[in-house]
Amino acid sequence: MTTLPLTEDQQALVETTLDFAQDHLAPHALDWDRDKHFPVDVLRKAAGLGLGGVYVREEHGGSGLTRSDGVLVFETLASGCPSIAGYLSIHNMVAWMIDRYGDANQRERWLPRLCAMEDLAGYCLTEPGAGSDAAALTTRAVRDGDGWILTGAKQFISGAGAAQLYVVMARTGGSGPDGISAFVVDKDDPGVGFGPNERKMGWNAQPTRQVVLDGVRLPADRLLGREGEGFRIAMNGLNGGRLGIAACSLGGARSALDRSLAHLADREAFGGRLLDEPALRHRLADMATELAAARALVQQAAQALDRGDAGAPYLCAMAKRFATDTGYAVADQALQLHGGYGYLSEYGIEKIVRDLRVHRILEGTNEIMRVIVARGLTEA
Ligand code: FAD
Ligand code: 2MC
Repeated sequence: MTTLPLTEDQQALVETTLDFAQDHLAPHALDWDRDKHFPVDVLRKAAGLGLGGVYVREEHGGSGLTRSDGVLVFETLASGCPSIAGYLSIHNMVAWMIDRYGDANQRERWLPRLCAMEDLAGYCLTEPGAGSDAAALTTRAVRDGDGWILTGAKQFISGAGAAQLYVVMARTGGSGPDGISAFVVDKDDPGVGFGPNERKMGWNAQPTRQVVLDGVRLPADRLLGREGEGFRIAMNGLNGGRLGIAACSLGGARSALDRSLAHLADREAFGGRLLDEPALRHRLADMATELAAARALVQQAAQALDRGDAGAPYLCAMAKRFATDTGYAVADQALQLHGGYGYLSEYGIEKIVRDLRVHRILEGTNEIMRVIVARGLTEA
């Protein structure tokens, strides 16, 4: 159930995506979480529906959709599995960055395989010593003839090891954001290595690894955009990415709410259905209301990004903060409404809570989202 007015095309998009989420994600989500299995075959099926290049132009094999469409897609996918939807959002962020900042040769070379998810993508900004303060990154790219040599380590990289292509932000100049450039690194480039798959609280259906760059030599045509433009490329990618993660929180929480309705309808206590208990009905009403408010803000930010409004990054940060906090709170309340059963893996609620927890941390912590919003308030 969405609370937004949708066009006919959007309705059809949601229906197709929902069928996919229900048929190919939801039935396996608990097993993938338990087995730490990254279902690449299923991702390729999603690509068959155009979900590997959601924002990529059609001439390069993409679906050419807007951010307003994209948040509907990611919310719906996450109702089946937030972890897989989250990875798809990251893959799509990277594909968009290549479409937006790549030259004609780069787009032609990388986008068709990314859109088909023959190649998966990774986004490498965070480092062991630079997370929130991303402009302090120290991975270096030094000139070597026409090309570059990259040395450094990227921390917490989603999809790492499985992904073929990585957009890596590295320092080509002095300190601060202006000294950063973006590069496309291939898994098979000599000197690329990976750490072990991190053991995590959630997002277990996708790997998270360190990416190690040990003197990786790249030809000149791996530079994405202009030298010194890398930080802005990274941030512009994240504006859309943050909306994707926000939408994934809505989808996970919506699934948790639906499960709570079903559980309380079934569960009898004190001579009647728990669903008829006024205190619990009011709790459900609040959960639905808070999700609707978060969805409206996410959609507002997506529309601002689609229009290219100067204030879009500010709205994206607001929406990411609000939707991921709200989604987590709603999922946690859904767990409570399930009583002890909510704490058991087989009911699927505790997995949603675990998956949604990290949405408040990654793609910019919610504290950093507040920093961005506060700057927007005070610098306007
Ligand atoms: P720190 O920056 O060390 O922050 C520690 C705490 O201090 C946080 O609570 C933070 O909010 C707070 N803090 C920091 N600065 C301020 C401030 N100025 N004001 C107020 N509070 C502040 N990164 C990638 O590049 N690519 C990926 O694919 C990727 N995937 C990830 C997947 C997972 C599962 C996880 C856990 C992380 C992933 N990340 C990825 C990294 C993620 O973006 C960072 O963890 C995040 O940006 C925070 O950085 P940090 O962990 O270094 O925390
Ligand atoms: N959109 C567009 N441009 C942006 C931007 C945004 N969201 N944020 C910053 N910029 C521009 C900014 O306008 C400035 O450009 P100019 O000099 O032309 O005016 C430039 O980038 C430098 O920005 P700041 O001066 O604001 O840089 P500062 O270092 O003070 O802080 C901050 C920037 C804190 C907002 C940034 O470091 C940040 O977003 N940190 C969080 C890191 C993050 O989100 N990591 C996520 C990793 S990916 C991940 O987790 C995944 C799961 C994939």
